[in-house]
Amino acid sequence: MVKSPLQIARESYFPKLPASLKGAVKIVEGNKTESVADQADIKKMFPNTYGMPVITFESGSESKEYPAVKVGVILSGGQAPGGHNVISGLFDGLLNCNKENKLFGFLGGPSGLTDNQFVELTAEVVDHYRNTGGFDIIGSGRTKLEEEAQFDKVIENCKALGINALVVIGGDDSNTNACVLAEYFLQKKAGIQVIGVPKTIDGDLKNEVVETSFGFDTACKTYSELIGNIQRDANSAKKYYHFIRLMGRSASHICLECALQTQPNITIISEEVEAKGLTLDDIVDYIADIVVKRAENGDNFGTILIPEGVVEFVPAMKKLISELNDILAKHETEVNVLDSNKDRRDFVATKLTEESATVFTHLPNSFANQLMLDRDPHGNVQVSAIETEKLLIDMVKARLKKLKKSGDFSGKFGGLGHFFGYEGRCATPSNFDADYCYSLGITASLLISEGKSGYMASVKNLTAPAEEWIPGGAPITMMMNMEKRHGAMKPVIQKALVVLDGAPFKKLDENREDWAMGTKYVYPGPIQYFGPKEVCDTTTHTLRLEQAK
Ligand code: FBP
Repeated sequence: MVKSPLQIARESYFPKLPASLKGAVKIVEGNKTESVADQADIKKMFPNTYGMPVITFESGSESKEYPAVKVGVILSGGQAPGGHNVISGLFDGLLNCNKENKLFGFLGGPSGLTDNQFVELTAEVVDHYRNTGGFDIIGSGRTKLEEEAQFDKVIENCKALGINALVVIGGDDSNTNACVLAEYFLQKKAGIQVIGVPKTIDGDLKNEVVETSFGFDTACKTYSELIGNIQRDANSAKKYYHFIRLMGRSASHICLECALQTQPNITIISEEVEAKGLTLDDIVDYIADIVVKRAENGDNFGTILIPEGVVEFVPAMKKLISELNDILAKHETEVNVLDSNKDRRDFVATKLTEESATVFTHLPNSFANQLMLDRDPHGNVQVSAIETEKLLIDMVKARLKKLKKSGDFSGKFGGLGHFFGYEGRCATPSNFDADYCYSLGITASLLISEGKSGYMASVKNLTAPAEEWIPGGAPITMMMNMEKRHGAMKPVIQKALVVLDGAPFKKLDENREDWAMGTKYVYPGPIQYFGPKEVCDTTTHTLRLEQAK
């Protein structure tokens, strides 16, 4: 591996740790828990892992002797900055618990477990990846483990290696999977514990016990740097409107956070679109109105942030997508044998309700095709492949043309589309993510050593200095509810969407008009790893506003 100077310098960075993880640790158990909703259903499906207490690790007075364990780890789903530090924290933590402990990495995500593809993670391997971005140490994947035959294969492979515990580093769907595995292993008395770690740049895996998922901080800072650069270009050339679509799947947390960091002229928030029942035309009118007003002030440029999942939140589109999900699942083979996109669109249109068929057939063909792309293994529409920014540019352009004709717009409009997603997922983790992930890894090693299963590692009090962070674990079942997936009701971890009466959204809402008409851009610049605390160590506006700090 050829290393950059920054990579070499970062290798010697030692992540900041909570005081309670620095010496002897004691485990403190809280009250029994309930799932967030659908308690009776979840309790029935998870008889062995339901209702367990929340756990906190506090400073102890004497070091414990833990039995030796062999642990397997997988990285699951989309990349998020800090995954390598979870692994290095897990590795160091396991060795602190018992010098005989061993760590194995299963390759390419969950499929590594069933295909028995693994490497032993020794100091020689792990040391090269400390404080680096990416998941390339063992790779990742999106295979969903859902069949008993797959679970049994995992047991067989783990037994052959002598593995006692698995760590699943993943998002809401992967951690749901981790809990299903934990329950199955307990039912089968397989002797394999399962611990989850909250990962995803999307920021939608959070609740009362998980304050933020790792990777959100770095990804938002990376996108905000790029948005700031574009804003400075826009304000210099003064001739383009930049439509910037941001990753984040359904939730608009990334879009909201980047707006708070950069103060663009327009920010669309999917959850607000749904709450107000807005149509695509309403969104276009809102954007066009601001373009017209800015032109009256002589400003024919601006920036517009769009969450990638917005189409799923426009009520008519949501209905259409939900019908498409069911139709594509039910008629998979019939659709797959059709040769052209046109044939597929025509076939699908005959199966839609009249209302959805009208919406579908009025969409530009390229956009309708994107709505029919394969769902991911968890049944999600692949919103990262839907070019909403292009659709909006075309629609705003058409709207402004009409306004020009009627004499209501006399400015100029040039729209440029951008999509920021993949460039933020493997960035070198910020100090916050490097520290947070390392602590999560150590916490996971303690949960394993304490014999826990069906828990997610958690580190709380994250806006305080790392010294004061509170490590522990929360039963995954407490985060679950029942949702429709692939046409059937399934127990899943509840996704956290943007809360419209929460402090981060309110902050945006209060400033929106000012940012729309003025040019109040903020240019955050690149993530800094060395330098003053306020530049290097602060976390997101979202977390600080949520915790009122
Ligand atoms: P996870 O939920 O697995 O963390 O994935 C995050 C994400 O980056 C989403 O924001 C995005 O919609 C999706 O992955 C893209 O998936 P893929 O990497 O399969 O293209």
